[in-house]
Amino acid sequence: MQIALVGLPRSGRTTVFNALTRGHAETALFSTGGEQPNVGVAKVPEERLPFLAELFRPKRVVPAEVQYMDMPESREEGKGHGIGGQYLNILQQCDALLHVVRAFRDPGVPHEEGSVDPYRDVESMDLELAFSDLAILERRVQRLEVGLKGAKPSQRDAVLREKEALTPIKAALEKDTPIREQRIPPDLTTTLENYQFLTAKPLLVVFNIGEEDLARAGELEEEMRQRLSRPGVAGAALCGKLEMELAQMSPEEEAEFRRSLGLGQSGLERIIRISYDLMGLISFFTGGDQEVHAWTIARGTVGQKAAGKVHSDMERGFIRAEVVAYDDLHRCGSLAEARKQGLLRLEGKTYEVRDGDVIKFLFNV
Ligand SMILES: Nc1nc2c(ncn2[C@@H]2O[C@H](COP(=O)(O)OP(=O)(O)OP(=O)(O)O)[C@@H](O)[C@H]2O)c(=O)[nH]1
Ligand SMILES: [Mg+2]
Repeated sequence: MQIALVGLPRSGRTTVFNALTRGHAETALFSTGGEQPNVGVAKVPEERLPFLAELFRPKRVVPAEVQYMDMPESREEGKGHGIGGQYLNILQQCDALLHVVRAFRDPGVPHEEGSVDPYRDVESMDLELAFSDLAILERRVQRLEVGLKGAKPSQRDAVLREKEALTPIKAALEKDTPIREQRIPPDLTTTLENYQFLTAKPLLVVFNIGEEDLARAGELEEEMRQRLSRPGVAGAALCGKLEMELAQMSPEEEAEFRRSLGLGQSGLERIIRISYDLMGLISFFTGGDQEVHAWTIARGTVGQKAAGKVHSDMERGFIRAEVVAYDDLHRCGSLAEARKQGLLRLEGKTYEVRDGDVIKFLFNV
C-alpha cells in the first residue's frame, strides 16, 4: 500500500513525511530542485498485537506497513495547471493521496500565495487533480476517435461504447465532481482502474498546524469535518514539525515529552490509522513460534487470496483456513480454550476474511 504526499511548495510535506516514517529527509526553506521522491515506511499501530505476542511468544512481531512517498515540487515548472509529468506516473500508481496543507503561521517561511489560507489551498489542489484527470480523459477520447476511423466493424461497437461512457464522467469532472464521487457503471470499473485517475483515489487532507494551534486541533478537525467531508475524503490536523521532532527521539524520550506536553495519543498514529481505514483496508493475523504477523488486505478479500499474502504456496495449495476472531481468542485466553468453546472455525476458499481474524492456513504443495 502506497500513499503519496502532495502539496504546495513549503507546505511541510517532507516534515510530515519524516514524522510519519520516523525519517530524516532534509527539510528546507528553499527547494534545490531536481530532487527524487523520498520513500519510507510507517508501521500501522495495532493494539491487538501485544496480546497475540504474549500468546504465541514468537521470535518477532511484524506489524502491517504503509509506504509513504514524499513528492518533490508536484507542479511542472512554468505550467499553471496539472501535476508535473515526471511525477504523474508515481502519483497514479499510489493507492491514496495525502494532501499536506500549510496551516502554520510563520513569517519566516513564505507562502506562494502570499497568505496562509488552508481551505483555499485544499480547493486549488482539488482543481489540480481534476485538471490532470481531464487531460488524461481528453487524450483517451481523442485516441478513441482516431481509432474509430480505422476500426473494423466488429471493433466499432466497443470503441463507441467506451467513448460514450467516458463523456458523462468528463462532464461531471468539469463540474467539479471527482471521479471517486461519481456513480461508475459496473462494466466500466476495470477500464477506469487502468487509467489510475487521481480524483478516483482516496484523499486524506492533513492541515499542518503550528505548535500555537495545538490546543485547538480538535476544534479544527471538527471544522474540517464539516467543510471538507465528502465520500472518500478524510481530514486531520497535525503539528508536523513537533511530530517530526518527537518521531526522531528514542521511544522513552518521546513518551516523556508526550506526557509533559499533554499530547496523548500520537497525532501521527492517528493519521496512519485514518489512511489505512480510508483505503478500505483491514488486518488479519497469523501466529506461531517464529512470528506473529499483521497482514493487510482490502475489505472483502476471500480466504484463498488472503493466504497468498502470506505465501504464494498457501494460495496455490489452499485447503482450508482455521479461523478464530481476535475478540473470541482474547476472551478465551488461549487457542485451546477457543477450540473447546467451538470458536475455532474451518473456512473455505471463498470465506470473506474479517478484520481481526486470527488465521492458520492449511495447504498442500
Ligand atoms: N514554524 C513552522 N515551520 C514549519 C512547520 N512545518 C514545516 N516548517 C518549515 O517549513 C519549511 C518547509 O518545510 P518542508 O517540510 O521542507 O516542506 P516541503 O513541503 O517538503 O517543501 P518543498 O519540498 O521544498 O516544497 C522548513 O523550513 C520547515 O522547517 C511548522 O509546523 N511550523
Ligand atoms: Mg520537500
